[in-house]
Amino acid sequence: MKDVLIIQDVSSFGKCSTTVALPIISASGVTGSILPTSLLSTHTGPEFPGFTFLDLFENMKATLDHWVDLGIKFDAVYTGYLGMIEHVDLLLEYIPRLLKDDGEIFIDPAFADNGEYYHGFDEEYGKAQLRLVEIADYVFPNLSEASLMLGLDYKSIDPNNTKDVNDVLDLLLKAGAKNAILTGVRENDQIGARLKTSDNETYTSLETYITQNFHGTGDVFASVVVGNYLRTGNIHDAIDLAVKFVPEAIKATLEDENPITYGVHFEKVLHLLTNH
Ligand code: PXL
Repeated sequence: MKDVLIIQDVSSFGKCSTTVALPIISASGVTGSILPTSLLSTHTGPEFPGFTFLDLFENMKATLDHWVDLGIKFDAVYTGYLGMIEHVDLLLEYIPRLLKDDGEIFIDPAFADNGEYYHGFDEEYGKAQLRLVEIADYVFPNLSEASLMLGLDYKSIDPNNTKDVNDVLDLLLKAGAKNAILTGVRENDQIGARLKTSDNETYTSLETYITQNFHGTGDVFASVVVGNYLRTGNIHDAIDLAVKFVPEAIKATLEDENPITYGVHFEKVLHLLTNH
């Protein structure tokens, strides 16, 4: 059984990052180990003013040293929201020591949406994420994260335009990623993701767009891809499944008697991942 190290914050309330990634990876039939980067009372979205934030840098370093001493190695590393630029430097130092020789690195930059940095992040944080892209086997930015990392004008990139999307994917590959998956790609009334590999192969997967934005869908998407790909080895099927899973989780959220917007009820559709 494969074991992926999930490196993200713990938002105690709010359905994102580790509390989303771990159940999705487990349902996918892959072991999830966790390295919490920070502990927050909630995520940093506008629904939760006044959130608390505890940086776990020292604990990360002690944990990583303990694992190195024990000789623990992972089949994959999957990073998402971290919190501090120092986390990036620490991970660049330790990932090579903790990854098996044929291990793979999944980087979800997770720092922006709608062209804006998440609360507390700035250009320097975005540029630090680009240093993780350099070592990525797969990178999963949305259009906001890709354009902010690459210094492109977010508003001038049309997610409906194949050339615009391919240009962004090419720049992510040029930045060092072996494979790039851009999320939020559009085709008329459809939304999804497009993959481009270093061999210049492209693959697009789309589903009908539900015209409402929900927090945490990027974390859901990346976690479904990572879990399913690690179990099956088929990246196209993993992307198709994630593109289908996100709108199903949104529908389940809308059907709830108390619809929330700060996260999605992925728990209601986990069964879509467990047929293995
Ligand atoms: O869903 C990404 C995410 C993860 N973790 C924290 C966040 C966000 C998005 O805002 O604030 C703490």
